[in-house]
Amino acid sequence: MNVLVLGGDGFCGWPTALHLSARGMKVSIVDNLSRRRIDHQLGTASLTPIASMETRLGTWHERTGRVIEFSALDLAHDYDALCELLRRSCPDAIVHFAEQRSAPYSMRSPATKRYTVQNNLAATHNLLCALVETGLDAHLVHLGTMGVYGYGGNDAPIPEGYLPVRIRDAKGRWRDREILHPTDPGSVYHMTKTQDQLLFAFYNKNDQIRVTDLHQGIVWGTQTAETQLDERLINRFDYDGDYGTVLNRFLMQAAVGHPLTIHGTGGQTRAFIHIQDTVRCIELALRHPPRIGERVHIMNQLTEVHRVRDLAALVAEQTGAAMRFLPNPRREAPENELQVDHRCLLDLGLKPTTLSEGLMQEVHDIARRYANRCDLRKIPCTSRWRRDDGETPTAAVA
Ligand code: NAD
Ligand code: USQ
Repeated sequence: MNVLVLGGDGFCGWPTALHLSARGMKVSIVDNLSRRRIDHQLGTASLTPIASMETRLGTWHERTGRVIEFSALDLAHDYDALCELLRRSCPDAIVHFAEQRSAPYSMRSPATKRYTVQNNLAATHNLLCALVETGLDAHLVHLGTMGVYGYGGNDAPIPEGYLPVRIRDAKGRWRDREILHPTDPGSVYHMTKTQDQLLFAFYNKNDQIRVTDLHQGIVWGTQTAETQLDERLINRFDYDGDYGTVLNRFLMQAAVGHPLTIHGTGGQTRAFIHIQDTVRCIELALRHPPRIGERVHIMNQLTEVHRVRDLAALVAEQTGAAMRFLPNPRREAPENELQVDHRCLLDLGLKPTTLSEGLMQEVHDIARRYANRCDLRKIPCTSRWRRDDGETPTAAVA
């Protein structure tokens, strides 16, 4: 299979590119390296020392004999170059990770709100438009988010994308329909993902573009089988207040002796998946494409559900770290239950990796190994959801 990995320099994209290449697929990465620039603008860096793209790809070739190509291209701006790339490479499938993915960054300032909307929506729309213009029948696998639904599955499980509803027709008879699940985004970033869904639905209906949208939970961990082969292949590890996600932050905070930063009561319940399972899920999605004319496949990509304060307690118990309850910088429900249907990927063969499998220790060990690279000043979450919630230091955009 010939696969383009858009956003292949990022936290999920890099290990995915290696995983697919290791399975004999022909892989090409597209990335504008904006994530590295944002780190620079925020004055932070991955906890792990990530190599340049040139070194990453050279090392992969040296260690495995396999070649991954790279195109430096901005999907939101380089439309003609994207069409040219599609015509030249004729991929069977495209994995689309290339968006600004931090909720706090998207809420940081008017500039970062506008950047997130312009970047994410233009990237997704350019891609769909380019598929139509070039006439290429490639399967598009997109990384969406559980956050499109909101996190309110208190009474019934959140289904996989489509909600069965019953409505009355003109003659008063009940009719069964399936509609896209109503959206309830909690940040400008999550809002862009809800809009991506409409773009997919339209291009699927109008142009028969084949799409799988993977609504992923919070990814934790850092290494996969392939990124562990050589230190120059190491994956990024975000720990800062904008890009660091909750479980990796707690494990890293424990490693550097920082109290665990729990927002509010820590009653927020979220879906989680380990990075090794992320790459497996993407392979499964690629191997099971929708047929031409089929509606968008939507699968919930997670393996378990946890409450933030329970995760903090688990990390504290394992490491002896202190816990600190902080005023929540976000506007979100202080407590929620979460039930999610995620049978699709299990039915395709996913064998879930869970927190209990020793991997928390592995992440903690990596964080300890690179603890000297941590800038403690970058740990607090300084982005505020509303201006009257306090000052948010602003930042330039990529
Ligand atoms: P990331 O920021 O590490 O990677 C995204 C990559 O896309 C970066 O390398 C960036 O340079 C590139 N990119 C962004 N805009 C681009 C553009 N216009 N043109 C070309 N390249 C561009 O993010 P990630 O954690 O790897 O997430 C990848 C995808 O998975 C995102 O779409 C995100 O919404 C989704 N996701 C991530 C998580 C998570 O916990 N990390 C959870 C659920 C969903
Ligand atoms: N939180 C803390 N302490 C921290 C950091 C976060 O209590 O130090 C809390 C947050 O307030 C929130 C929860 O933990 O309630 C999750 O925050 P997060 O930063 O781990 O995750 P989130 O902002 O939701 O975003 C991440 C990814 C995003 C992806 C999303 C999946 O950055 O790209 O879409 O997870 S989901 O959460 O399922 O929508």
